[in-house]
Amino acid sequence: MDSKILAASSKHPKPVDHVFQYGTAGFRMKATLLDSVVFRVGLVAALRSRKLGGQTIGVMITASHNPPEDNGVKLVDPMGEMLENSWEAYSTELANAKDEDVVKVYRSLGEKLKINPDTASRVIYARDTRPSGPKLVQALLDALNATGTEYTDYKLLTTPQLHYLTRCTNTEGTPQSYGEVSEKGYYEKLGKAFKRAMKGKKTVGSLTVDCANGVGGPKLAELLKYIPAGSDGGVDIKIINDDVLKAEVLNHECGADYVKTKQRAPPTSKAGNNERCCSYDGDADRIIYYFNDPEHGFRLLDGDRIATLAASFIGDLAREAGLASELKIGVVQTAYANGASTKYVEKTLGLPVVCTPTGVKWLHHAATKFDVGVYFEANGHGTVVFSQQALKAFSTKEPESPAQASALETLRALTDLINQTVGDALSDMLLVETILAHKSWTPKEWDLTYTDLPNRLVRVEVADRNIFKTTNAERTLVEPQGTQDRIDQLVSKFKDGRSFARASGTEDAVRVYAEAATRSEADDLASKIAGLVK
Ligand code: 16G
Ligand code: ZN
Repeated sequence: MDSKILAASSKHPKPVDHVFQYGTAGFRMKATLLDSVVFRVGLVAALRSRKLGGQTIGVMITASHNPPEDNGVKLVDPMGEMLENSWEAYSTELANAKDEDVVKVYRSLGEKLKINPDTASRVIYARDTRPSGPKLVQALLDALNATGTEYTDYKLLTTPQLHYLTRCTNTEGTPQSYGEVSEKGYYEKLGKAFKRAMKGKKTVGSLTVDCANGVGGPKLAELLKYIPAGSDGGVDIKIINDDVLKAEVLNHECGADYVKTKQRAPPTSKAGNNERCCSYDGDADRIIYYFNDPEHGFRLLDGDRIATLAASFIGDLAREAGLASELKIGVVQTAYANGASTKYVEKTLGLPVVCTPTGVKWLHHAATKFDVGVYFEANGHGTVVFSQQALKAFSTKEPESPAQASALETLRALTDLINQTVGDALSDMLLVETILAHKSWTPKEWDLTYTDLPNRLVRVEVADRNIFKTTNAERTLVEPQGTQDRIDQLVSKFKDGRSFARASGTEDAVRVYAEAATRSEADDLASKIAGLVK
């Protein structure tokens, strides 16, 4: 096997002097730099699968909301979760090995982790629509072949579909089976669950979906074959930005990141006043809702809003089902969550909120500590996870009234509708549509549940972002020394003031977030804190 790996590796030389790091979303950079990285990630996938006794590992080639010339690669653990933390370091180590040391590092990892080379290794993989994808897939294949790994190529998928299929593959034929192991199985599961959850309720008007010209476009078109029309207890969807043939339009002036950061609808959107709109990102694992309010202009309904909507709906259902006292329901957010949303969950919904560092893996992990854990980043990445105890309660509780029976049935449907492996724009969209239909809400009513505190996010170029060290879920700076005291002093001068600074995990910059009672105060606070960290 060693000589095969050596020969294959020589076809994928590492760019000299480049240092790679497996970050919050795997490896991500200009696609031209990625060939050796993807090859070596293939080696890591083989090791990880063998270490786990031949369970299937997922490999996704995508750069999400990044521009078309970028690409990236990340690994998915057997239950559809993000790669275990310690393995990020092994991936980084192998990605940075000199060409002549690849086999040595591969072997030493195998020895250190006590991996039996005779164990079978299995991988499934997919990619988004970027033109660099097929060539990177070839690098991955070379690694899988050199390590004798069995594989399935799912070609084009959204990131959450690959997470889903990874879990389905590993649970097939067991009582924990997560669904049929096919793309079609995914659509069927969602379509069936949506119909059950909707119970014939009607959505109001139509929903315009901006697919960021990414893989979400064709996949949504496919999903719609399994979704009834609005008049039939489903939803009427108008798809925009679904051009996956013109490479340069991916994420360009559209998509969740554009809408969230620019605070405006994509120019291509023709939606009228008060009409529901949503935007996916390039690999459809993020979703943001919004609408135009004739009185107040553009209104964003971001991840915080989806989390509060889901938590309130599920909380109500649990009460109606007579399960409120036995299930721990909670919400997980990051420091970027608007303070008003946190207050709404704690005070109005009466549910606990946990704050974690940025990055889905942290939120997901914290959410699994609840029986029903709702987690969302403000940027629209999130989902709901249910504990075994919650699933059991939903399926075994004897209803004592028709209302209880109905609540239990809706809860069961939700556990199938929600992609519990990772945030999923398609599944999250159907969840929001279901809830709005049940509540007979337009986006306006959803928007009125609480009022966001004015806030500002600034990106600050610094000489070295690594000197910024945080604690307290990134809300407190421990280094550079003294900076946090100065931040605290400034914040104390602002009504409802809150601010923090953290090094970005994906860009060479520090991000400053500030909130205050008024727009101008939030801007002022953000620019003062930015001045402090510069
Ligand atoms: C990554 C994370 C995303 C997070 C973002 C923060 C995953 C899959 N993705 O894209 O959740 O919001 O990083 O970026 O975990 P930043 O560190 O540059 O602010
Ligand atoms: Zn994404």
